[in-house]
Amino acid sequence: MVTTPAKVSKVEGIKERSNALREPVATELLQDTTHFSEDGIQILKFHGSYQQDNRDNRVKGQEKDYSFMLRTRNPGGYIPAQLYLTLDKLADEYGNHTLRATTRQGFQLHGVPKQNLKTVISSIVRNMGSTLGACGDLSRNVMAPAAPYKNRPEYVLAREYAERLADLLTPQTEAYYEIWLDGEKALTAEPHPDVVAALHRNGNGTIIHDTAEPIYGVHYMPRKFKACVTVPGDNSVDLFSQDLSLVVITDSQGELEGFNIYAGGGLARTHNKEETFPRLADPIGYVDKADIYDAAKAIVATQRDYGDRFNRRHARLKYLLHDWGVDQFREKVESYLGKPMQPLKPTAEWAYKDYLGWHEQGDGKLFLGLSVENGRVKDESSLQLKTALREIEEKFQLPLRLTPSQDLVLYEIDPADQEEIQGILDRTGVKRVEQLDPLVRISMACPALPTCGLAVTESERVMPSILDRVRALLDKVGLPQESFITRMTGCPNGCARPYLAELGFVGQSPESYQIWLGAAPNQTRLSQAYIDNMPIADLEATLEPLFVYFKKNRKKGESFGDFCDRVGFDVLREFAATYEPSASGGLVGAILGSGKPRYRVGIRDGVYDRLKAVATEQGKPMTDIVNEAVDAYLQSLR
Ligand code: SRM
Ligand code: SF4
Repeated sequence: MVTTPAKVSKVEGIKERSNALREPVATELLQDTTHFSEDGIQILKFHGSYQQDNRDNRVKGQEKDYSFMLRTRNPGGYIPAQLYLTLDKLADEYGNHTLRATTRQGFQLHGVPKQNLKTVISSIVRNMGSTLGACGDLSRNVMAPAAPYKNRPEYVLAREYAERLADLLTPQTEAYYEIWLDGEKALTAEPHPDVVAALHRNGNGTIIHDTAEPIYGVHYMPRKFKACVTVPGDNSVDLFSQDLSLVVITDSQGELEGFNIYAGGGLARTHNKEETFPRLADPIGYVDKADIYDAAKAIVATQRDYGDRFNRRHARLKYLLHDWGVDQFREKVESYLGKPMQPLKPTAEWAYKDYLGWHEQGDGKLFLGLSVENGRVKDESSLQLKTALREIEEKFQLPLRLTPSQDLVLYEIDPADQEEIQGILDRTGVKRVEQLDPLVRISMACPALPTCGLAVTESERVMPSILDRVRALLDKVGLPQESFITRMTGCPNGCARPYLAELGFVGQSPESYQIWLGAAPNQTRLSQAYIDNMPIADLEATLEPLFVYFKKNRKKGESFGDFCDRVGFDVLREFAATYEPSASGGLVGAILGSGKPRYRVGIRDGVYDRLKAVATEQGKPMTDIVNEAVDAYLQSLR
């Protein structure tokens, strides 16, 4: 019998007692309650669901408004048309009428009541999807570039190996099918024979015998484990933020030779706990293709056996790498692998990519990348993205790939259908790539309020207005065409990877954010905290001097992130301390078009969306419309 080591976190015991992820979920699911127990919540995560409550509806003394978030596991962001249409329907029937494309190429459904969980999960599985292992202490959704190129072998290989790595690291327990499908096994493709062989090949202690989980054992991983597969030069996947990143290396004919391996990236922090920090993955070594499964297993086994199981804040692989250093880590991995790794193969410079707009797929068909602001697929008065996608999918049955930047790519498009598809998008208000503000195009925000239990500030709901303000400020200081990667999260966990943004907002306390600056525009360098606690009302006063100094002192073509990193925070702070806003006024001038003082009044989400749409339609500043409307109302009271 396996026993929990003496000093471990509570979650380790919950996993051990769960009988390979069955209990207490199986029992509590049958109970007539709105929510699960603490142990149930922890095990439910492995099944791809989080218990949440609508934080807008919290009332002291009353039961919380419980519901469940479901997250799909779809390596490389692949969503077949049948699954998309199922998710679209489930969101309307059981969820909050939206779908949320995540930063790891999954979809989330929010707002599902407990009594509908089984219907929703079983519908997903019966329609070519899964939520197994989308959350919990195991390998999360394996990422890969979303570009569906058919004529570029390295992209085909990255997609294929993301799928295989996901299969290798997927939980083997039958619990998922027992609980959600009454034991019926899903009709999914069998894993590749090499994966099946690797699951049984012991290596030097990579496999744990006599448990339901040969790779994970009874206790699974000490913490979540994140992996991706990419191609040289394509950093659409933020490879330096992952626990394990594989880079396909091909010969001049496009034949697979092997993989460069990086490990130990991770972003989460906790405020005021210096011992927690974001960290970039280190290069570990190169292995030939024949060794890739054993190398992946060796890295997983190293973290499984040596990761911290006592302090969950110190349990990610990045801390093992930090504490041991790369050499000791590599040595341990090689001892599981049974042979030394080779030095990394040279690769092209990394670049950020998003694949938006129309492209040739390489086999005569087309693909189309669509921007989804903060990943939220929904219908509003001016933009009916959800309707548009449903109409396109019902008619053309296109497969889809979610991107790591919360966008999506439709592919296998017959050129003869291009016009009709574009027509549907135009009719429903979905912007063409050339109509997008580049700031919005490359920005991301996490869900935060009202669903995320860990949020201390707003994120997704305020990001559009924040970007409007940043854009207004850039216009004001004379940088109208400027754009840079802006990301926001409602807490320091970093779900939208703000520590790899050129301008990062990290929720610090209600209405206040840390400001992070200086990351590289291709996500190869982390940003640093510039301000610890900025009330959001001070956004313009804080950023204006930085933008002014940037405009005056940047090198030709230098990006905002590179600039902040080059000149350093001391210089920026010194300039900001003595900066006098120009005669046209600070933020207020920018927003009101005058030097008058600005007053801030909050408006509701839906109202803001409609206001923005009307302002765009009429070509009028939002402030003018608000002033006219409020003035008319006040007049009517006289
Ligand atoms: Fe995340 C927890 C949303 C990507 C670091 N994350 C959460 C939870 C489940 C809150 C909770 O534990 O109660 C959030 C659900 C909010 C909601 O209402 O939906 C949440 N994380 C997300 C998503 C949906 C954000 C998004 O804007 O898309 C992303 C889902 C990805 C997926 O499909 O699997 C998401 N989370 C990330 C990333 C980015 C990434 O993986 O590339 C990170 C930082 C990278 C990293 O892991 O180092 C991230 N999330 C966290 C953490 C901190 C982990 C740690 O190492 O301490 C937590 C909290 C935790 O695990 O205790 C967390
Ligand atoms: Fe929630 Fe924090 Fe993640 Fe945002 S970053 S979704 S607030 S855990």
